[in-house]
Amino acid sequence: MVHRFAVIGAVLFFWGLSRGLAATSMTASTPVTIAGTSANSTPAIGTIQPTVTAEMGDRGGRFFGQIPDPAKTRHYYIAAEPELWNFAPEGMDPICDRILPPNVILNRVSWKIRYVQYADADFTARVLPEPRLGILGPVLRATKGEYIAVTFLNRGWLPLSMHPHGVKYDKDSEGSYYKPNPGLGSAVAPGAKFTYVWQVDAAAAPGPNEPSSKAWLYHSHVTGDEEANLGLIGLIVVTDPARARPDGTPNDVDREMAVLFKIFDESNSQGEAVEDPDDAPVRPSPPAGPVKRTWAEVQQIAEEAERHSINGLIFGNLGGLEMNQGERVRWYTVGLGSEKDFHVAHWHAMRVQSGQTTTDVVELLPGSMKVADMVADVPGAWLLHCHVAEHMTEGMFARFTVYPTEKPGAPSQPEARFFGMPQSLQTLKFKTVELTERPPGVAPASGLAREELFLDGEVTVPDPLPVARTQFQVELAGQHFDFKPDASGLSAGQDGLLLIKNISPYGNGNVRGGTLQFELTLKGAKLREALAMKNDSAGNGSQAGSGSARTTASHSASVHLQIGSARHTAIIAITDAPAH
Ligand SMILES: [Cu+2]
Repeated sequence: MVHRFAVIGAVLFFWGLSRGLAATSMTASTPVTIAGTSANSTPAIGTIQPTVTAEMGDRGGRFFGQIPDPAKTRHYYIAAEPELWNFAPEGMDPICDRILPPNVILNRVSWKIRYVQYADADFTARVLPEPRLGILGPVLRATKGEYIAVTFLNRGWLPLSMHPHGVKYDKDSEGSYYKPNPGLGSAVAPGAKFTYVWQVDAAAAPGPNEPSSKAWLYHSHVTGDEEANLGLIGLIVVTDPARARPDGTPNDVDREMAVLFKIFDESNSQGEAVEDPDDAPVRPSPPAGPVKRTWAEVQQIAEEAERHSINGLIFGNLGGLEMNQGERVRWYTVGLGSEKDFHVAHWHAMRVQSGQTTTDVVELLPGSMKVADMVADVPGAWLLHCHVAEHMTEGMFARFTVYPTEKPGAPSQPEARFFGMPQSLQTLKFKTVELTERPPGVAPASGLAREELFLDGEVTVPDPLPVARTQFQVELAGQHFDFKPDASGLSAGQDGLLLIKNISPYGNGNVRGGTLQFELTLKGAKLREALAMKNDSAGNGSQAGSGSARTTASHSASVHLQIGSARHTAIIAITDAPAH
């Protein structure tokens, strides 16, 4: 599996590299060429010489020469990874209930590079993404006085970096390439790693007259805006410790939201005019020859290639903006882009406090970072949109939902309400865990197994994952359950059943998007063994049962899921449930 993944990576890389070169040759004014492609030993003017290569290893991890105090350092593991990004995964506009404009329908999927978070330094198990962040990278959270260390791995096709706003850094951790003496982290070569260290000093934290937390942008900044246009953007959230809970979240806020208003320029992207992204050409197309176009044609092409997005999603396709009535919701609003990126975030029905003003709009220029505080006092589904008329027409809107007090629907766990919490470092998550036991009176001939453990969950996987060529192994209390699904995503045997729920509908046996949704049923002798082990250690870490009518015991256990080279772990609470 390791080998196969490497091959996929190489294909992506080759195709991406060719794309990068094609783009370079087409736009003569772009000063970027891919380092290492010239046979000449003297780099051409404007050539980016990577400052860190894979051979050099990670030379970072210091702050002005010193290794920061580990007790005060929050360490993140972030890779830049190619991803076939869909600006409108629903394929329609669910808010206005209409089809997408023709230029979008035919070209809503393109290759991006995103910042994705890993659980640890192995860079094998990716953290489950937070849907409401869309294309944004993981939120890096810190409070005043701490350090943020980011081990960055470039899996993209060109030199990349992480350049933070607001925090304090030395030249090596600046993440931007320019003369003289670009720092070590300013151009991380494909395949290379570098650990940035940023200090969250007093100037990086909210002042006494500011809201209790604020957001800073980070983005790739080897050269210019092209890297942000690839999707390499994220946020750092800094809290004032005087107004923070013990877990570092702002204590005067119930929930956080983050929205990036940005027009993505897709005029250089290979328009994947496909309904099935799996059929997208993962290979270089021949470079287009010189085409004579009128000025009007050029303008039209440029305009049709604009994606007016909130968090990289258009026409109401951004989900997860959910809150409960009465909650104090903090919106981190940011803008990025070019001269067309002047945006006015406007919330319907709710008012926000921004700066010294109560308003319902926030103005954003490229690079703006503003906090807007809302009390979600009117239940319903409401519009959040850019108030620039053309931008709204072109799809710069989303829906946010305020659930009524009688029926709160927004999740309440801290990691769901706030970004960047340690609890959110999950790569495997179960929505349902249910142990079914055949009632004593029912005969074995009924076909019911004596015991079945049913799990419904999701786990991160490489994108794309060829399911039928992948080995899955579940480990529970020392017992191993092996599954080898077919191209329909099903694997059934005497030890249980694995069903992949989000397999591509196009019959190629792939899972796209990097998250695999599955149902897993464990049964048979191995499960009995595992449960016997569990019962032996029931006193260890058992949690409160669900209560109610039945007095059920609940035992916690570790479930490991090995997919290829990646090992995922989750703690589950096994609650005995009656058979149907
Ligand atoms: Cu706008």
